Parts: sequence; structure tokens; C-alpha cells
Amino acid sequence: MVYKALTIAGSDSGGGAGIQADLKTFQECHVYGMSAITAVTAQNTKGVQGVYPLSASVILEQLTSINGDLPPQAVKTGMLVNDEIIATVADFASSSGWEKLIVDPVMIAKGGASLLGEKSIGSLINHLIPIAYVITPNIPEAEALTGREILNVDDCRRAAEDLYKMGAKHVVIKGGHQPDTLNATDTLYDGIGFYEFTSPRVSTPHTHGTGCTFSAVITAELAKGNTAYDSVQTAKDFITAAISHSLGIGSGHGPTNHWAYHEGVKI
Ligand code: PXL
Repeated sequence: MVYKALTIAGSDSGGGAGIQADLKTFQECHVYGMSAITAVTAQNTKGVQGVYPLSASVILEQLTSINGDLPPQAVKTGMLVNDEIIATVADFASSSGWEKLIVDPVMIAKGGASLLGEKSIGSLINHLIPIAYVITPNIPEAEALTGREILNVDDCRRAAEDLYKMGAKHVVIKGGHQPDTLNATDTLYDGIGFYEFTSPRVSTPHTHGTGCTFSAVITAELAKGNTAYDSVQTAKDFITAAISHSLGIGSGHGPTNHWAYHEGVKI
């Protein structure tokens, strides 16, 4: 069986985040990767020089082509830019009956460039989170979505409960932005229990695309039929290897190493 996964996201010309990170990750996970591009960005490790959204009709056409011939076992969303694109993707996902929809609520790039209008946060809450199988915010995104201040793992749990109540079946709050200097702890909540995934914190500027890569592993693992818990554990191991052995390219925030995990590089 060939498992297929789809990413609906922005293109990062520098290859570290967005569509490019997702497709590299799907490949590493031995899942056939497909993409519907929402926006083209001009960027490199130094920052985002330009953002060019595509029209909702172009995005809908890509989704229709893919789904009519190559139905995916799992789908992830990344940069969605604005209300119209969010509504188009959410409507298509609902009418297609996609069960494994992974929502990475991308808002701001590492250097500070906006990838989602601030007023579109309400659209994520109203349209996309209610149909998400997994949502994977980082701490600033979880704060923006819940209105809570998150300072520790207990706050992550409270925010995860809020996001679960908004309709997401599983919530993963990524710990990369925690003040803890020793560890990074991700929190998974499935409406029943909390599960924590801890790894040693790696001190490096080369973390561009970590969020995209992490949620792409979850998507690929779910496409293969793995459980949410196992998919998050694999994503944690994959991203820890990718950050620990980053490539050292570019003069700014460099990309992670998408092949480190499967080359068996020791963490
Ligand atoms: O990491 C968030 C992200 C998502 N999608 C695109 C991006 C970025 C960060 O730069 O460029 C296209």
C-alpha cells in the first residue's frame, strides 16, 4: 500500500519551511507527498523578502485535482494567509470527509513576518479547529488562540483543554518557546489524558521550519495508520535529530536536517 499525504501551505523558496519542509519530511517518512500551494514567499535564512498569496480559486482547483484522483490518507494545513483561504480549505475538507486533518496554525515566521492576518485568527477558531484531528500550535500561537498566558507545562495543559473544547480531537502544544533552558516539553491532550514528550533543549539558531517539519511527521505517521500518540512520539524524535544535526547553511536562521532521523544519527 502506498500511503499519500497532502500539505496545503505556503512555498518557502529557501527550502527550510512550508511546502518544501513538508514534502521532504513526507519522503523521509516513506509517504507519497502532494501539495496545494496557498502563497509563494521569497525568502532565505535571513528573512522573508516577499509574500504573494494565491487566489482562493487557484487553491480550490489544486485541491479538486488532487482529491479527484489521488485521495490522501492525511492532510495538513500550514500558512493559510487570510479568511477566504481558510474558509475555502475548511469547506473542501468537510465536504471531502477528510478525517485526518492536521492543522498547524502558522501565524508568524521566525524573523517576525506575518503569515496570517491577525484578524483571521477567528476564522481558524470558527472554521478549521472544529474539524481538526490534530492541532499543533507553538506557545505564542496557543496564546493567540486561547487568550491565555502560557508560562509553564501546567499552562500548556489548560490551553490544550481550551483548544480541545473548540473541537480539535487532539491538541499538541509544542514546548520550543518555553523559558526552560534544559528541556523542551510538548504536551498532547486527547480529551482524556495528558501526555508529555520531553527532549533536551538544543541551543542553536538553526530552527527554521521546525514547526512545519514536526506537524508533517505527525501527518505522515497518521497517513500510515499510526496512533496520535505514536505519531507525536515519532515527530518528537525526528525533530530532535533534525535540530541537533542542523546543516549550517545560510547566514541567518538555517534549516533543520530532514535526513538526520532516518540516517540514524544519534541525538
Ligand atoms: O514556519 C512557519 C512557516 C510556514 N510556512 C511558510 C513559511 C514559514 C516560516 O518562515 O515561510 C511558507
